[in-house]
Amino acid sequence: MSGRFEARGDVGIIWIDNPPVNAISHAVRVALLDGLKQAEASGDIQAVVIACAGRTFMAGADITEFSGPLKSPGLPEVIDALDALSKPVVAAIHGTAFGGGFEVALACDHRVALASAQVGLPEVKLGLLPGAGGTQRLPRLAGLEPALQAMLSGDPIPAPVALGMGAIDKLVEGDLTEAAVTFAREKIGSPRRRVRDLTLAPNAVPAGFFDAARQRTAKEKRNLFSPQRIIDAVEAAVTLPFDQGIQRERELFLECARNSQSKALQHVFFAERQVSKIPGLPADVKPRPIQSVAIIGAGTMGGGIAMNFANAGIPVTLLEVNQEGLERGLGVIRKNYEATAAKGRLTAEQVETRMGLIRPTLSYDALAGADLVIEAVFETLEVKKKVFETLDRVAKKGAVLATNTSYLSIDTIAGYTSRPADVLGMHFFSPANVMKLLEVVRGTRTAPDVLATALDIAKRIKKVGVVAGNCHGFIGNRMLEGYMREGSLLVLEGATPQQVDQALVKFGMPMGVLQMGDLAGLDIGYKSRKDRDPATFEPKAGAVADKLVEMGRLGQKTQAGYYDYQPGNRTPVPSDAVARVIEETAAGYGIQRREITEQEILERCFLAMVNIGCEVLREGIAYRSSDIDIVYLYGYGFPAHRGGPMFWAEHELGLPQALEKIREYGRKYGNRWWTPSPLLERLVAEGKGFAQAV
Ligand code: 3H9
Repeated sequence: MSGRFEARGDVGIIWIDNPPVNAISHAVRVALLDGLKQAEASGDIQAVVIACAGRTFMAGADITEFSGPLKSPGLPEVIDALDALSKPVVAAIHGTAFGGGFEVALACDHRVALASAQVGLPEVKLGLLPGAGGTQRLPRLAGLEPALQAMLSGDPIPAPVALGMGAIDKLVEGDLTEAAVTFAREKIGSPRRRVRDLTLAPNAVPAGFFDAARQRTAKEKRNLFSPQRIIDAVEAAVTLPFDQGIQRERELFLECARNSQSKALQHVFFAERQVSKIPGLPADVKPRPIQSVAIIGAGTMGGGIAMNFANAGIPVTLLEVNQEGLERGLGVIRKNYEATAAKGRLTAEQVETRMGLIRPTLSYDALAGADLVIEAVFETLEVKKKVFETLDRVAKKGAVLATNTSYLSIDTIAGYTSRPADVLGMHFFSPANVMKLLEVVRGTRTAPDVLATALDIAKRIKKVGVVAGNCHGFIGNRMLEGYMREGSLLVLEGATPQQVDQALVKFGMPMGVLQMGDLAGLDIGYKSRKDRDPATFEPKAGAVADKLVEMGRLGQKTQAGYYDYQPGNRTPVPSDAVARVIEETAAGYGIQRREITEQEILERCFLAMVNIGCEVLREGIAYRSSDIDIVYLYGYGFPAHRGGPMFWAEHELGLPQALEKIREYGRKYGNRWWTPSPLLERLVAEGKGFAQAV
């Protein structure tokens, strides 16, 4: 049962009960319609309340139904019935009235809510627009500008703010249902107050309002389909009579629903919720309590990691080997906080509270009380060995010992201690205080409750924790190697750095692969190539970067890398010197430089990455292809509207086409890096998708 009707004297309550979030499934739509029919038919019922059982009001349309044919009645039909009712209707809102849920409430005469409730139209985050009257009703109730802003951001609006906007009529305390019933009873006998009958004031539209909104949105929501349609729909609320506006909204909603971006963003919604479900981790495993944390290393990573804990109110001890390093690290942290304060996002007092939570030390003894220790020192096994041997001596029994290594073996590092079950990887992404991804790397001997602790702490510091298995580079950096290799090879073969980068940015990446190298520092790859067995990587791919490093062009930090940079400016400027290095290096390898198309740039960069992703999946390094997508969305800025690299390969390209392209590049460039993953071959042969990979 997804709903029921309760008569409370002369007020009828339509109860919706569809756990966990009262998503408006087919059964809920039927229950709403039935309730409205009963209310209309009953001579005793003079007013109606729509209320929800459980933890929330309706959180929106049931997204799981979007992939199949829509079963009648649709939500617009339900809302038409609500509009047609002859008796006043009040929505009783607690929890979250989102999307279609808020649209049901907007079609009621009045909305009462608990102060803790939130309302909102988050459809834009799913590549959609409010498709059940929201684009026509919210502007009438709340005014054009706030309504448009709410729909373009999709962000939740706290009930007190919604009250101020006019989108909620009354905040109540205590028994919400009783308060809504009393409110509804007061309205008995009054004519209905339908939002559709309200008119926007003729002067509601400042000159050029919609053009300005379109231009601003094109910049702020680059490449996104639905925001522009939201503006079109809201414009219709102003220029067309209500019924025609609704019709326009419907057309635009369907355009969005058919667009590939919406499917990708729905995939992201479910991928985000899947990622915390860890196969094989018993449901009753309890995370270890973490009240204090220690970070070893106050460099860029260590400092950024420390900020996450201070931001969450968790005391953090920060260890460095010398006073100078410690002071430099603390100085950078303070500068970061002060920059945030200067933007008005922190008060001076908050800056001091957070700095106060970070306790600097030069002594390992100060780490003895920490529940979690995260090592963020230099990326060599020699250095890590010393750190973990020392930690094994000083850390308290039961402390979780984590390494922030990007590539090294967790099992090897765990082997430096007498407690490998307590050791795992917690791999943060730079800048560590900003990027939402945390790769949680389980070693062979990591205890289940240690894994659960890392995932729990990820949530506490507002990161998305993705579990990865132990291999060189784990999920993200292992796949990145293919991406960077192809980006660099394309430059040798004939593309300019800017041509490669522009193609990737046009695709939706926040920056190109060569710009990314400049940002991270070309010396990092240079050092790692010197340390690695050349049989494990493509030396040609590093040849240009190696020469640039030897010329002192280390990237942005020296204002020269693949590009030139002006002091204090991150805008890449093409460099003639680099063009010469590229040509000489290509000639040295006997490469005939040629025209490279945008299509080849995209296919080679992303398919190289996806092919490795298939291996990551085949080897069980990632549990699901959607986990890989989440790594790329939150760790590397892959555009969410393309769903992640694996979703892109499966749904934009198609796995058979992806395999064919990989084979084609293998024929052209040799099989060393273009041998198709056996998993990809199997899935294509069996006509399956990534969901059936394991
Ligand atoms: C829309 O309304 C279109 C209309 O304008 C037009 C129609 C014509 N459907 O997030 P949680 C599941 S578009 C189906 O972990 P929380 C979720 O997958 C919709 N399932 O909880 C998870 O399942 P599982 C506009 C949904 O407390 C479980 O519920 N609405 C839906 O952290 C718990 O979710 C939205 O976009 C759904 N709509 O957060 C709101 N919502 O346990 C989307 C959730 O199997 N939802 N589930 O993994 C949310 O923002 C959050 O879920 C909410 C609760 C804040 C409500």
